[in-house]
Amino acid sequence: MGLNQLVLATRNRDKVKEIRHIMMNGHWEFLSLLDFPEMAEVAEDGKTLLDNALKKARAAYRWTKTASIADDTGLEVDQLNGDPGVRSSRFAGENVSYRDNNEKLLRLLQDVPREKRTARFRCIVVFADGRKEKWVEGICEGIVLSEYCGVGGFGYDPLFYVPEKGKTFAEMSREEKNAISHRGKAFRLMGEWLKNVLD
Ligand code: ITT
Repeated sequence: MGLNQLVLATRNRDKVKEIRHIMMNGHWEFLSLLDFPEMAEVAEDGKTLLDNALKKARAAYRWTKTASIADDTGLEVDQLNGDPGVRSSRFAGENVSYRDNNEKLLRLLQDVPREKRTARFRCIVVFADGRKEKWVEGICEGIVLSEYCGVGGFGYDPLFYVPEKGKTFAEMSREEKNAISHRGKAFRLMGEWLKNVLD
């Protein structure tokens, strides 16, 4: 059986690496928007993760004419009423670093005790090929630490502690994180669905 080509509707290299690893055993080959540098940025101005993921998947399909998959992920912190949520990549402003966002999060939660620092990553994954559309969700519950722990992963990983594993995402191997993460769960669900719709 040949490999199905799919486009990951992102230019975030960390996400591309993770998704390729999660999906490495399927009958598909992933390109990403890094392979289509001339495509314009898609404004992530939706009110929800689903709005943004739909927008990114549709835009990638329109440009590449290839079935596309988008992932929109947010960190929802209970003490901040679900923020940064859909604004997770620009929490501290436009074009900021992961570090800037983490520092803002630490600042806002400065005096909050551990038992009130509960949070979750929510990942919405959308498939679009001009005919069919499908979305799935993956969630991982955790706690926002008050200091950085670990050097792996990306984004908020050094602050996101998963009680069931006793470590942060940044302290886990790639395999460990993907086995329990929001993205791992969502992409495995999408993989199951794709197996049935792709040749
Ligand atoms: P695209 O929209 O182009 O895919 P993005 O960086 O904006 O890239 P998201 O909107 O999905 O990606 O994610 C928002 C931010 O949430 C992202 O920039 C990271 O800071 C953070 N993030 C996403 N997934 C994460 C993960 O698995 N671990 C830690 N932080 C993550």
